[in-house]
Amino acid sequence: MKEMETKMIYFTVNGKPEQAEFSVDCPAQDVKDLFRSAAEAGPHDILKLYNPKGNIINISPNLEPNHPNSCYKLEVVASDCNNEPLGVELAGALGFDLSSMEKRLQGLEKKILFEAGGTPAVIYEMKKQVDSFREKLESVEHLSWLGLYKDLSEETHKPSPFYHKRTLHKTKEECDHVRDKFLKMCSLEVSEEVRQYLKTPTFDNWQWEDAEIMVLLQVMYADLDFIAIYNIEPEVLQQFLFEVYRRYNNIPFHNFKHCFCVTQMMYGLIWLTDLRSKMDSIDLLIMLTSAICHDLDHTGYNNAYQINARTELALRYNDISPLENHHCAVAFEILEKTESNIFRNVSLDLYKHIREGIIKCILATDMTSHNEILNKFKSILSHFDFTNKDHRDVLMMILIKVSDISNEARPMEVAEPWLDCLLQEFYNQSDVEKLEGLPVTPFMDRDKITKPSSQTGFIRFVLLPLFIELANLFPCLEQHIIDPVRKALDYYTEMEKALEREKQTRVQCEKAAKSKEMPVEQQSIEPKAQ
Ligand code: BYE
Ligand code: ZN
Repeated sequence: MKEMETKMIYFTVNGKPEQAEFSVDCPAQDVKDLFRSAAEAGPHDILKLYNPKGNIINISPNLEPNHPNSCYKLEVVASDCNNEPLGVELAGALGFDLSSMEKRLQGLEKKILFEAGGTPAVIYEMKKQVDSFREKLESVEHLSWLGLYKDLSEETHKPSPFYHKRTLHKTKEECDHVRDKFLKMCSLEVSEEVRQYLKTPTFDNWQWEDAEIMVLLQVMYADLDFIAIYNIEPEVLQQFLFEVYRRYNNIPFHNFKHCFCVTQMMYGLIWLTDLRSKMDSIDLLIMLTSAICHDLDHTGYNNAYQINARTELALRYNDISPLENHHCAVAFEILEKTESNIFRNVSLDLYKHIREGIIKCILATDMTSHNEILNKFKSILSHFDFTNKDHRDVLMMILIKVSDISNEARPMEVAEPWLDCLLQEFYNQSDVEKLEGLPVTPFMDRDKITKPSSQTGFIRFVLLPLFIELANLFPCLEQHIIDPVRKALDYYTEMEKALEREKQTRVQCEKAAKSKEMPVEQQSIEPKAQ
């Protein structure tokens, strides 16, 4: 057999000398692939080969053989996907494929969940594989040319696991378990002591599990006489509460426990202000039910995200309060089903009134309209008239708004974990915004805010101004909601100062370390105990 004639080509790539050998009659594609692999380039990168004169030459089997001292120069274009259109396209397509794969799996899982009542092992395995594939694409440096690589070496945190494992919706198992527990507990009597405690803002939600919380919500409907007045059947109320529970998602803040806290604060305010003597019970029913439904199916990403990411919700509602519109729509989805329609025994006219009221209340929880609602309330305060429907409407909106953001009116042991939950949800959103290249909401950026600094600002400029106006109408609220909020302000102001002192000490230690010309990391930066 005749020995094949080969060529030796000497070239540099990134200044590193390389040599390639190929047979003169091998296919052109093979030669191109050879250079591609020498440059560690991806299939969509452009390769340029220069001769010593600086002219671009064709990469082909006809390449002129050369000597090591007259090297060709190989260059890769479009290896950095963030700067190059080709790379962006590829990464986009890949990211899209991955998301569509995840979506299809999610759909498949849902379907099977419905039919089989559980996630089969095979789907679970597939989900794990897609997850680990995404992780690989994002974490393996030599795949960085795909444009999905995230350099985590400089980050102090990993993006939240929520981004990968979207076990957003409650599983059937989870729901069935809580439903069984709830139905078993329904027949038990709730003590008078608990019934009274339930009427105060000092109530600690963290002591109660979800099934118990559902019983407490039932108690609220009973003790405000709604069950008797509106002829609500116990099974229908239970089914309604279960559907509500089911449609709050597993997210850090806007979950079923938040729904309960807001409702419980509303309930407390109704009792503390003796609202039953001032307003019709129908308005109280609207307020309590609005509180229960006000964040249904929240996914943990706010309106700004919905709009910037052009989510289904933003498209459906034309960027107008997409979340609040959705919460409200889900509420009426639940109420459309006879078996969970707690208003099924009221007249059509009354139902219309309730529907109008709930829509008004839930849409009022969009903080975008905060100033508008607060200013309206201020303008009517001096001549507030409980017989005036417009006045009552504004008050109802103020009450749900107050309840919605009232965590800091609770004891510190109850309030502080809620702030941690909220920041976790916010940080998760900003992480995702960074990953998706969307504008990062400044107050959600973990690199920009601290817990005490954000909270002191919020209490000073949002909470107190709102609460003080409500206390103008109901002076008795001062001790119940304003005093604890002032205490919280002191607490976070102190925390802010302590953080500032810690930072100062750190800076001084680093300066001292530098002046001794010793690497900082060899010195303790902790302030010495006194
Ligand atoms: C608000 C809007 C949407 C979701 F980062 C939650 F400083 C809230 F802005 N709530 N609800 C309670 C709050 C609280 N926002 C803040 N503090 C609360 O206690 C301030 C935020 C931590 C931040 Cl307003
Ligand atoms: Zn809320």
